[in-house]
Amino acid sequence: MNSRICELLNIEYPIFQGAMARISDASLAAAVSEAGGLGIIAGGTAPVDYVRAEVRKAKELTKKPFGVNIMLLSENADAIAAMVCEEEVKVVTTGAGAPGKYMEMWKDHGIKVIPVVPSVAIAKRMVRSGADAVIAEGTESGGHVGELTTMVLVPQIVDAVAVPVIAAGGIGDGRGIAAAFMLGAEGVQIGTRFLTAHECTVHPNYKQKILNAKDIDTVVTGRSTGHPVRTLKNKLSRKFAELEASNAPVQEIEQLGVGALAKAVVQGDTEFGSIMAGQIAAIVNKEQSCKEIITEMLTEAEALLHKEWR
Ligand code: TUI
Repeated sequence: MNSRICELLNIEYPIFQGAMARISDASLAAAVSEAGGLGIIAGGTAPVDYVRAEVRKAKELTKKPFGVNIMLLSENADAIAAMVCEEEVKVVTTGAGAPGKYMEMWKDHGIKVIPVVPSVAIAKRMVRSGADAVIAEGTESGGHVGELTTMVLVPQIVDAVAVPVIAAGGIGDGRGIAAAFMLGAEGVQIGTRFLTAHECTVHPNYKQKILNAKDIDTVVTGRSTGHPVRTLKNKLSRKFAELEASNAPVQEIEQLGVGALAKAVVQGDTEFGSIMAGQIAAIVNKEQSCKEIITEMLTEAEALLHKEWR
C-alpha cells in the first residue's frame, strides 16, 4: 500500500483536489497544497490569461507543488498547454480527451502528466503516450462523466497499467479513501467534499445546495448529446431531461447549458444554473478549512488501513 504518488509529485499525502471548472482557483488549490495534498487549478473553458493569473496567485500563496487541469474540449487548451510550461507548473492533469500532442513539450519542461480516464482502453493509450500516472474517474463524479463506476473501474485499470492509479468519483471521506486503496489505487482525487471548504470561493447558495443534498439528488443529463454531465437536480436539469426526452435538436439542448455553470457558481442561481456535484454530495454536511478536511479524512483512512501517513 505504499504510495508512489507522494514521491513522484513531492507531496505529503496522496490526496488530489479535483479540478472543478470555474470553481477550483488559486484560493482552493493553494489551501489544499499547503495542507499537504495536491491542489489543482481548473482551466475549464477559461481564457489563458485568467488561468495564468491564478497560477501566479497560487505561487504567492504556497511554495508547495500544485497542478493545473486542462479541459481538452476548451478552445483555449493549446494556449493553456503552453502557459503551464512558461509558468513552470509542476503537474498537469487533463480531462475530456487525450493530451498526446502536448506530451513531448510537457516532458521537456519536466512536467508530470496525469490524465483523467474513464476506461481501461483509454488508460492504456494514455500510458503508451507517456502519462506518469492516471486518474481513474468513475461515473459517481460530478461534471462530465463516463459510464463505469469507481468500484469496477479502479481495479481494472490497476491491472492494466504499471503507473500509479489515482481513484476518483464517489470519494468524500476516509472510508472512501481506504476503499480506493483496497482496490489498488495509490492516491485519490476528491472534488465535491472541497466545495464547502472555507477557501472555496463558489457562491454560498451553491455550498448550501451541497450541504442539503441527499443520496438521490444528482442526475446525469446530456447523454443524448455525447456530453453527459452530472449535476444536482433542479429546474435546469428537468428542462434538459424534457428536451432530451422529446428528441429536441442537439443544438437546442446544448444551448441550454451555455453559461449555466457560471450562473450557479458566480450568481448563485441554484434553479437555472448548473450545480455540478458528485453522488457523494449527501455525506458533505459541514463547512471546514481544507486543512481540517484533509486531516479528518486521513485520520479516518489511517485507522481503517492500519497505516500512518503522518
Ligand atoms: O472532464 C471531466 N469533468 C468535467 S469537464 C467539465 S467542463 C465541461 N463543460 C461542458 C461540456 C463538457 C465539459 C466538467 N466536468 N472529467 C474527466 C473526464 N475525462 N471524464 C471523462 C473523461 C474522458 C473522456 C474521454 C477522458 C478521455 C477521453 O478520451 C477520449 C479520447 O479521445 O481518447
